Amino acid sequence: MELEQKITRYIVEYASRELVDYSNVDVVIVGAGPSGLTASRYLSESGYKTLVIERRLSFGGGIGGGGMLFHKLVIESSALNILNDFGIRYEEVPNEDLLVVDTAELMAKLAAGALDKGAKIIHGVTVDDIIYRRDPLRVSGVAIQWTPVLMSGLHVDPLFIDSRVVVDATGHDAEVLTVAARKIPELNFMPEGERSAYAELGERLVVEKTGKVVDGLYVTGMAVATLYGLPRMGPIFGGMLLSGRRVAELIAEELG
Ligand code: 48H
Repeated sequence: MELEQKITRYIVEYASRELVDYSNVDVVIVGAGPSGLTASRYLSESGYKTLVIERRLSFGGGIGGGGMLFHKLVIESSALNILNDFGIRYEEVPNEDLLVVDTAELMAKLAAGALDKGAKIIHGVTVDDIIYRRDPLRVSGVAIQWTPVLMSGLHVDPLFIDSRVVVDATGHDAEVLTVAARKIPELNFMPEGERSAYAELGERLVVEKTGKVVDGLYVTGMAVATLYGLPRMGPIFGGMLLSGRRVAELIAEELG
């Protein structure tokens, strides 16, 4: 066999085998931003088969933009043990309960930490719908499509992933919640849309309100603010990390 044929064959064979294996998982996390990556690490560490679907070809979501493109982010000291779990370095701000981290290091190490604990992350794929079941009403998976296919406007039907739990970690747009609320009105919720900046309150509430939305569907990160109409917080990311860990804890409690 020529090398070109081997390249094609092994890529398609190995990827297809894995896609089949991951067509049924414990947890699908939609979005590889800070909350999704953090959640995936702790869930994988606890032994749950965890798949992260990310529409872009990169990790970290909003981390890379830092604060107005300055390459640093602020994190509350209350999230220090999460930084330590991932081996992320930080600088302490004197006389403040605040830490400063480098955006490149935060993105890279959140992703590496999740992968090292066994999370599977697939890039270039968008979740554009969910799967649901009645009696009892619950979310039972997601519909996926290649991101470039969606960008092309071609009509191409999706494929599906079954999961015990779906987590919306899609950030400001709360895309999974939005599609679920629109297409299944009997789920009985509607994202309210985030409010203007009130950093301290937003950071606290985003963690407190993290959790289950309806059976089979959880929310973490900025999507929590969008769902419940909470204030935004700007480029302070402790809440995103704490929310990611919190959703992992809550899912582990439910799945047992
Ligand atoms: C597949 C998708 C889909 C989809 C989106 O935006 P993120 O960084 O989300 P969070 O919640 O982990 O972090 C929010 C933070 O970055 C932020 O924006 C803050 C704190 N803002 C405060 C403020 O005041 O503005 O990451 C979400 C990820 C991205 O990588 C998207 O590409 C991805 O999800 N994504 N992936 N299918 N339908 N929708």
